[in-house]
Amino acid sequence: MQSDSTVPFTSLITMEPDSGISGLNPTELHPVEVSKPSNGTSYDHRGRFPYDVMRSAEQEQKIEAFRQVLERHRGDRQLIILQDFPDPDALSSAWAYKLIAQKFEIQAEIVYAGTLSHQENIALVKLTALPLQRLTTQTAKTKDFSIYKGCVLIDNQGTTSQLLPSVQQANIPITVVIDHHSMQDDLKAEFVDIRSYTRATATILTQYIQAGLLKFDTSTTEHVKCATALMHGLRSDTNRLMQAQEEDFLAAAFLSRYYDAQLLNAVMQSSRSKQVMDVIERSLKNRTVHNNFSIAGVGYLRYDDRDAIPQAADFLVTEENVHTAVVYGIVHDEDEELEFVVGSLRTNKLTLDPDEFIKEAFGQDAQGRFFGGGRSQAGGFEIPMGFLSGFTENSEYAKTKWSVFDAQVKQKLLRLVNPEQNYPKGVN
Ligand SMILES: [Mn+2]
Repeated sequence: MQSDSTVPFTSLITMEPDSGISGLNPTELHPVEVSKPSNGTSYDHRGRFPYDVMRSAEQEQKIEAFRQVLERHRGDRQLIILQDFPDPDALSSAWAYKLIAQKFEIQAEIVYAGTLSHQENIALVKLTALPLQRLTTQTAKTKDFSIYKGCVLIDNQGTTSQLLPSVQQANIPITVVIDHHSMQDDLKAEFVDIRSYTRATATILTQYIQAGLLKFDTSTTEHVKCATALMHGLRSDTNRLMQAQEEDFLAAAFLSRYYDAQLLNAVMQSSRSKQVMDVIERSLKNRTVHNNFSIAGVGYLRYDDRDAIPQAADFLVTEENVHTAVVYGIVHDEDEELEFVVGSLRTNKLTLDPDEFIKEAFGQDAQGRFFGGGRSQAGGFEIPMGFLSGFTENSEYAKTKWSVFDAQVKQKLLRLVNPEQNYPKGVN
């Protein structure tokens, strides 16, 4: 698991949970007969995937609605906006969308404003030649967005991207939103598929491919690489399938026909940088455990090392008697002269809702936006330091600043964690 959403909240419901899974006939959009796996072979005599199941009417409608939106925008240029620190789920899902859109002659460009700071993400992008561009907020200010007919939000709802305000100022409508984070504020989009019960956005995009919006072909290198990226994305958001549900396993089974296992292995083998190891070390040294919550402040971090925070949280949550870990630090963005308190939560406690926990712990800013939120078993927050931002030569001052923020974050967390005073709201 990697980057988190730091996201506000309101209501926007699209689909209800459904235990069914999309059918797998790649050429039809209509239900197909259930075919049983034939002994020892992967496909039946018609070359159909053995786990074909009927789609619910609701799923059929969603697929058809998506197809119609793409059809309506045939020939358009679109901008796919990712969160500032895109993770494998976001990267692979955006790529899948781009390839699906291509079938409708839509030219979609994948952009993000921040950094690819996790070693596996850098490896994924390099090894698969994943087509994405960094678009900084500075460049965005002067960019001509009028060539784009719409923008697309994948694995986010705009609140974790610094780019959305510029795009909205340019009056670019939101055409498509596909995400699995909890609902956020009033998002006006032509097509919305938000499933907070689904573990990975990669699973959703894989279902669209299975439904026939794109026919994967093992002789097309780009398809093999995209399938590999999707496999990595869905594994990464399900803690290597340990938190996967039936639909994720079915999506993985489908992808297994196309992905390159060696390529995936190469991506996973990428090693941690020294800076990441140092942050993990600091989190271990500074952690305190209260009521099965492990809490650690790690001090200052470079912008490029931001993803060390969720990695440290992933590690701390593995300790005996710990069910939830929260790691936070001050991330310094030299380009923008900004500082943020950035934190990640990881939990093994199924009854703890990270989204609710983070919103309850940190509340909202002056505009009523929450400082963070989450999805199943993971969450994140980002609190701008405003006037107190900015690097200083004075190490005493830097130390004081850290200790004030450290104390404040701890205090807010302990208010929820300490059962004597107030038991955490998201915990039942
Ligand atoms: Mn995701």
